Amino acid sequence: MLDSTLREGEQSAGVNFNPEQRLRIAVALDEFGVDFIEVGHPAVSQDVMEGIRAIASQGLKANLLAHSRAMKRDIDLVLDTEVDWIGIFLCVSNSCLQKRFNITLEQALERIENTVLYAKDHGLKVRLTPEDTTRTEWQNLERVLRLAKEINVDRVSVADTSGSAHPLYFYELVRRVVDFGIPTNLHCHNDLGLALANAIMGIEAGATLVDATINGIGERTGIVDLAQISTILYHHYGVRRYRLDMLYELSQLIQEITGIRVQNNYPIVGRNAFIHKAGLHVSAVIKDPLFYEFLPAELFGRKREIYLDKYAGKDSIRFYLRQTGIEDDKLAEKLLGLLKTSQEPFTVERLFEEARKMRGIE
Ligand code: HCA
Ligand code: CU
Repeated sequence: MLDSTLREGEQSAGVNFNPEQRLRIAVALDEFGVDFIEVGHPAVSQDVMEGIRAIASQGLKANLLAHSRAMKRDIDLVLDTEVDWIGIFLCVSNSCLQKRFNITLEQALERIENTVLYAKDHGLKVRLTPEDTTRTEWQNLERVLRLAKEINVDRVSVADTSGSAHPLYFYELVRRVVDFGIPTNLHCHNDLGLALANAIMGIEAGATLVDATINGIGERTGIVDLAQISTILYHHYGVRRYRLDMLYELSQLIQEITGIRVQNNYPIVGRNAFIHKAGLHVSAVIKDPLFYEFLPAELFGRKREIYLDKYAGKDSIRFYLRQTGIEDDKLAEKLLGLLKTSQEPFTVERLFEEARKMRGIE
């Protein structure tokens, strides 16, 4: 897994990391166990550059990759950062070539060849992304991939830059790319809510590295969420190398730094992800959490909670009473009666307050 919170993530509207925050995030991601950290695009600003250099001096376990346009100036800045990997990108769709860059495919290929070789000659490992891969004519992609193979590009990335590819189409495309024999990355945007589905299809098609960001942040609607993809790798593919118990704190860290909160029903790290409400559910969950949790809350560094309102059952109340050693069925029943007629949910504090009052009266 490659985490791009510091590059793609920082491209979210409203997100700016200072060098000290960059370093904190990178250290936490390294502890979590990501294989690559995309540390930023040095040409963006002096403070991005500074942050990247600070990260590069830490001797982290993860491979560090800096982002670069296909131009010598950007590559030179990456060389100054002391990271090992560079991610060079260039769009080669007919529409990009004609309307954005006003160059021919041959000229684009030449530019790719020159810049990749320049980077490699200076000791960098290269990931090459034909940006907007999913909307690029296959004839053009084929030329880029053949060239990439010839000049020993270390990884290629299939980017669904506009976040609009159909997962079955994405699967077929990634298969064709993988056939070139270059280790393949996936970069899936979420404009249609399909980023995760496309990443899974890409893995099925033989890709070996997925780009993700904490809380799924990135340009527009962002990319694949780190918590979701790492959990899918754990649950469906048996991958045990990531510290899933850190996912919640990673998410909190980015929420605090960016001020962008995830919605309550967001998978794994959202407020409600391990809260059970209906009495029937709660009774089952007390016997075995897996009845309504596909993996237990604790695996993600989270605590199971029971919500208290008119949907609650006696077991919901018992759950909390038991935590303080109270086994009192009559009390539980009375409290439930009160809760069922209450206009608002009870906090746990309120529940105990009512319990104290009731016991005091008895
Ligand atoms: C960008 C576009 C990009 C690049 C991906 C990559 C995309 O913001 O530069 O270099 O692998 O979505 O295509 O993020
Ligand atoms: Cu992107």
